[in-house]
Amino acid sequence: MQAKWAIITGATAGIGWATAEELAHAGYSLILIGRRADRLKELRDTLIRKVAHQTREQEFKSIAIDITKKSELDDFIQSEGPTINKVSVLVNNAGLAKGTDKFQDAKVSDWDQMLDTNVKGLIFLTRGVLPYMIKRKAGHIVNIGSVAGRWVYPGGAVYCASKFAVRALSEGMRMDLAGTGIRVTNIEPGMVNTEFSLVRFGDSEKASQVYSGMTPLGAKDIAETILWCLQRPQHVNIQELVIYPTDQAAIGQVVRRP
Ligand code: NDP
Ligand code: 8X3
Repeated sequence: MQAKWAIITGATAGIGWATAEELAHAGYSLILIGRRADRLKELRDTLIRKVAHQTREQEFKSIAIDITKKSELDDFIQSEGPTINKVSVLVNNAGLAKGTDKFQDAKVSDWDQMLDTNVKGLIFLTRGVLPYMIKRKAGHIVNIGSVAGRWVYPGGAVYCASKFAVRALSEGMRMDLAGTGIRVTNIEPGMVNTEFSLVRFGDSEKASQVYSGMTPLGAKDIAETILWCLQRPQHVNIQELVIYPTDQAAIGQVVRRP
C-alpha cells in the first residue's frame, strides 16, 4: 500500500519535529517545512536512519521556506503540485510568540512577525493545499492553536489574538468544508518545553525560568495527540483539544516546587 503523505510546518524544532518522528513511525511520507535548512536536513537524515529502512514506500522531502513570504508559499504550491496532490494531512504548526511587553510598549515588528506567521502563513498555505484535498474528498487539517487562543494574559495581547484567530479559522474552515469529507482539528496546548520560550525572550536564562520547579508538557505529548486525532475513524472529527500539563491548572496558575 502507498504511504499517506503529510505536510508539517515548523518541523525544525519542538512540536513539529516530534510530530514528524511520530508520523514517520506511523508510516507517513512527509513534506517537512521550516526556515532552517540545516535542521531540516538533520531531521530528514534522522527519519531515514530511524524509520525509512522499515518500508521502501516512505519518502521525506524537506523544503526550506519562510511561511511569512507568500511568494515562497506560492512557489512551493506550484512546484510540488504532484506531491501535494497525494497529501492527506496538513499540520499547521509553525508559529511563535515574541516578547511579553505591555501592548503600549511592544514592538510593531514583533506583532508583524507573529501575525504573518501564526495567521497569514497558516491561511495561505491551507488555501493552497485545500483544492487538492477537496478534489480527492479526503484530508485532515490539524492547526496548532494554544490555550492562548482561549484565555488572554497580560503582555500576550497580540500572540493571544493570533491564536484566537487560529481557533476562529479552525471553526470557519470546518463549517465551509462540511460535506467535503475533510476534517479540521484545533489542538490547544498549555506550556510545552520547546524552543518556544527561547524564541519569545531571546534569552536562555529567562527561557529556562519559565519551566522551573514544574513539569511542562513535552513536544512528544502533543505529537502523540496529533497522531491519535489522525487515527480516529473517518467519521470522527476531534474538533478541538485543550491540553495542559498537570502542574498548570489554568493559563496563569502554575504549581512550582522549590
Ligand atoms: P519551537 O520554537 O520549538 O518551534 C517553532 C517552529 O516554527 C520551528 O520549527 C520554526 O522553524 C517554525 N517557524 C517559525 N517561524 C517560521 C516561518 N516564518 N516559516 C517557517 N517556519 C517557521 O516552538 P513549538 O514547537 O513550541 O511551537 C509550535 C507551535 O505550537 C507554535 O504554533 C506555537 O505557537 C504553538 N504552541 C506552543 C506552546 C508552547 O508552550 N511551546 C503552547 C501552545 C502552542 P524555523 O525557525 O526553522 O523556521
Ligand atoms: C503558548 C502557551 O501560555 O505561553 O501558546 O501562551 S502560552
